[in-house]
Amino acid sequence: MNKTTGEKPAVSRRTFIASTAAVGAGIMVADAALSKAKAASHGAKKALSEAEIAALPRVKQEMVAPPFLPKHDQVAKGGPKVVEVRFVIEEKKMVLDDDGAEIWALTFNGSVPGPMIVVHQDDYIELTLVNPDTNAMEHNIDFHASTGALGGGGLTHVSPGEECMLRFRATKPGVFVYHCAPGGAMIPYHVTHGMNGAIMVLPRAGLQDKDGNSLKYDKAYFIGEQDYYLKKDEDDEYIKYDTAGEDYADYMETMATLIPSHIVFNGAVGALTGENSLKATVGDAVLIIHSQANYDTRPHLIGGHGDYVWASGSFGDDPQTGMETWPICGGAAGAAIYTFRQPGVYAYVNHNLIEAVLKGATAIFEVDGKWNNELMKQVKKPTAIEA
Ligand SMILES: [Cu+2]
Repeated sequence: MNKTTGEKPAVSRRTFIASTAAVGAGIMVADAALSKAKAASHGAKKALSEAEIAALPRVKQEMVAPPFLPKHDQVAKGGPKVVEVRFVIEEKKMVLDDDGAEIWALTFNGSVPGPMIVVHQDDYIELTLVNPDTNAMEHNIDFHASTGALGGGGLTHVSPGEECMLRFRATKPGVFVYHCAPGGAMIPYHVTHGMNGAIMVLPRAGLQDKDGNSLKYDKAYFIGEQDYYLKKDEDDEYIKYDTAGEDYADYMETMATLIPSHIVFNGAVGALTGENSLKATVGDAVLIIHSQANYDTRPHLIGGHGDYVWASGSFGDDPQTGMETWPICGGAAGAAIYTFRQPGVYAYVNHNLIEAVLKGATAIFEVDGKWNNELMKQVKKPTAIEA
């Protein structure tokens, strides 16, 4: 209806052709989305025999401590591979804050979170899990990216002095949590002592927007959020222990309250601030992978956005765009790409601001580059109010 005349407009031949083309394009986009979803849900290739898997190229992935990612290609080169990964479990004392609160952390490769693994869809991960005899406890690993046997948890129980090997195919593209899950109350105990991390399974063609355009990142950071449940003594001080596992009875009590003493990024308060701030330059597209193995969270980049966000972590789904804050549920990882437009200091927080400021869930991005007055300008500095 024409707002001015109230008359129904005649459909010109030109308009008709344009609208038909638009409908056609819409169908094509829908088809592309459907086939993308199908590829993600059914796996992109047929199952291989043991002999075929044995014939695949093998690569060893060198693990690096978060927030960094191992060297990887964004777009897969060649066909599926077997990616060899080695995790050595380390029970170690870690200081959690400036007041000296301590925990005997349970870790994969000595860091909280454990190292990120990066593969492509349909690659096989072959993990060697080592539990040195210097440790006190039994451990295992549950990969949310895998299929079967409690995510591998049922096949990977290792006592101190043992090692095992697990192979699984990365059928689903996305970012996924892995964590220790030895059984019963030991599951939350180990997970909330730091024994978790994430794996990124990239689509073989790399990341894409909803229209299938390639999304490349210049930098990538892995932020693992961790809730801890330390107990205080009568003097209001966090209790210290001499060995791993000695806090078990106390920790069972504090965990049952569901009130964390600390909620931090990458193991401890301040692990990603000050000297350890995350660096970027104006124009950099930065991929941020955020995992939380136990506790719901909601990342927000103060002064920026999520240009492309896979909050659920599934790269088989279209990314959401232009997000202010995105939800990541406990037991999941999510990913976001943001291209920095302004230099300066950005706080990246869990936007439950009590958890960010009082409990520790804050990181800092330091961004170099030239300020853009068109995007933001201080038109008047604070002065006394004029009458
Ligand atoms: Cu464990």
